Amino acid sequence: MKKFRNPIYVTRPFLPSLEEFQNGCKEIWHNQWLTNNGPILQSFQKELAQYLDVSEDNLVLFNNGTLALELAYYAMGLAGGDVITTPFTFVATSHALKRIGATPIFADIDPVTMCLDPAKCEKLITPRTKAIVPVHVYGHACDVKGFARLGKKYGVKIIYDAAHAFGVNLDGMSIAHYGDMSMFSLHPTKLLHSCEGGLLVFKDKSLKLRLEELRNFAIKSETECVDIGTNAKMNELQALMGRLCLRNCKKLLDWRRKVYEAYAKSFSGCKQVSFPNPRACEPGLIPNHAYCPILFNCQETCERVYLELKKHNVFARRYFYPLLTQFPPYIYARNTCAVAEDISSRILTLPTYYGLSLDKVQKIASIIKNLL
Ligand code: T4K
Repeated sequence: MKKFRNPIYVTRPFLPSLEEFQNGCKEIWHNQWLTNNGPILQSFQKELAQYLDVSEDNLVLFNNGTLALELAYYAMGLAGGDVITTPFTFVATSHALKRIGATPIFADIDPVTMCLDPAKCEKLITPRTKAIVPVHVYGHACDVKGFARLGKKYGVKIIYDAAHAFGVNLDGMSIAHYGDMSMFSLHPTKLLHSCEGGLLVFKDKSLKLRLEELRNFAIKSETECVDIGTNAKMNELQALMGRLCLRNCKKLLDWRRKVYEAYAKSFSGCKQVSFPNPRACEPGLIPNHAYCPILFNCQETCERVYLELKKHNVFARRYFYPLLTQFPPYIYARNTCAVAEDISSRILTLPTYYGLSLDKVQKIASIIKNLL
């Protein structure tokens, strides 16, 4: 099979028309207000609240998802405590814990959803445990009922790393409604982006002011600085990009669903791979198909496919390999999560994004099937 003329990446960001963006810039030029809680950021915040069906008092925007997580952990008082989390994620989930002085304790994942398993977490809870941080990995939903039960029984906070999960709905409402807090990344590799950005949605309204202070150096007024905050403010150009992308979310979700269905159809009946169905455990889930992971029967096949695709100009990614616990900061937990280690070694995420044609999807699937 001939290689693709142009590279096909694992994802590509949606971009509004240049004209729309330029028109939005006119307002920024007129305002002469570029950052620090500007008017465009406030409009973006309003529109997000509407989209997610939460109050504006329950969300705050940041300049990226990693700092949003760091400040979320800090504001929730996790410094100095143990936090149970998953190793099957991007490094940011745990780096942000380490950076505020909390200790990540790794529990294993569920083999079907690939999200943290509440039963495995329960065994690791001690008096030092301050929170659990599950990840809605690939936009699959965690067992939110299981985690709610743990939160209540042991008095620990449930903070979802929902970096991949903007646009996911569960039982008729946004996934943002579950847990004490959720963090959505607005990086260009995500369904909704603002060039770079992060969004926290939380239950306790009193956190709003605290988080807004922390993202602005913890400055309370011209004469007061109340804590060690940082600079994690979203600027007006980011907010403008976010607003323009948010208007297109439905279109993006529909396209990704079609890409997912085309892959699923191509691989149906193919015994050497499994193509995870995010609805397998949660029939009430409306997924966002943020990623299209495919699981091979062994690591060797996964690596062969990855390299073969590259030869065809297709840049699939091995999210999330190596597993976090293979990296020096987390090596203390090496070989403690057998399911995550196994899945991490033989999973590949295939290209999916708005604008990827179904012909190309079929061709990518054929390259893979020819190799099996
Ligand atoms: N928690 C979880 C579970 C996460 O997955 C992430 C981030 C975070 C927390 C932290 O959120 P942020 O601080 O990022 O908001 C990417 C992203 O940088 C990262 O946001 C993401 N997760 C992670 C899973 O993937 P890389 O190093 O794989 O990205 P990169 O630059 O290789 O991009 C992937 C492909 O996307 C490229 O091959 C081409 C395409 N691309 C990328 C960019 C940035 C474009 O076409 N245009 C672009 O502008 O980390």
